[in-house]
Amino acid sequence: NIIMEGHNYGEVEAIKDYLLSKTAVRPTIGIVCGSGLGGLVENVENKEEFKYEDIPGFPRSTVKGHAGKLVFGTLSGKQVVCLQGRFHFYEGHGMLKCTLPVRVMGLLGIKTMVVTNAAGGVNRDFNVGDIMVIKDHVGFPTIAGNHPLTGLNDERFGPRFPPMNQVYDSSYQKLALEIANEAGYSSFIRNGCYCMFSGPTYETVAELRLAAALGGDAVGMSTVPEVIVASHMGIKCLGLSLITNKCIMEYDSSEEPNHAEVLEAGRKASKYVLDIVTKFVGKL
Ligand code: 6GU
Repeated sequence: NIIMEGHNYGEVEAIKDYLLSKTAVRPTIGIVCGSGLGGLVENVENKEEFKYEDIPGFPRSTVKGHAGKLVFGTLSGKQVVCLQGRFHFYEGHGMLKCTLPVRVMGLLGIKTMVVTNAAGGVNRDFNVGDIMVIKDHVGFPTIAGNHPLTGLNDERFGPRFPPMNQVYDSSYQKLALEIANEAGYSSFIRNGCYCMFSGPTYETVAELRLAAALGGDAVGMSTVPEVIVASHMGIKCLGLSLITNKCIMEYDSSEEPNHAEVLEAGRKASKYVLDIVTKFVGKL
């Protein structure tokens, strides 16, 4: 039964109440750490950590490079909650399970969500190590019906037909780009469109050309469901993609993308993502 398939408001509320009974932090900002970007929590002070497996009702993370815990604390003087290890659709979680942590953060009271990911560059001008401030997305799974908001709509989360033309807040994009330029990152900061594929396969050449033809600059396997659910709840979003590899869009190339290279690029460039996020949070 499609209508009963997910979690209801009460289940999300129970997780929220559990967490609020265990921590005094009252976060206004949520941060989602992407592949290889778990180091984002480094600058968080007075950390209080909750392993996903210790939170009743929470799903479990299965991917290497994703630690699997919620981290509460203070970043740049603001109370935050970080999701270290996210849930991907390709892990077999339904769209509702993938986005459950976002709803939990929403009920915890966040007004802003910073979401990061590792992505492949389809834009020819992009290099490994570039950081793209997301301006829009194409969600192939969500377009095709694997969408986190199908089924009964609970108005306590948000409206039945939420608009999606302003999900990546333009003032947030501007602020992140300014911060990057001021920090001397102008040679590798970008602004572009993120295309989500369900994965776990990397894309065929034709699929990448499709993404590029639609105006996509980077491709990945996350972020879109979380941003949809956050936006549904009225949470403003900033998205940052770390370009971990160049997509192979020619048939005569013998190169192949692999997860190790994605994690390695993440480790090398994560300090810049960390810096941008830390300063961004400070300026909110
Ligand atoms: Cl090339 N594709 C996808 N779907 N996700 C990625 C990636 C590529 N590189 C990093 N993440």
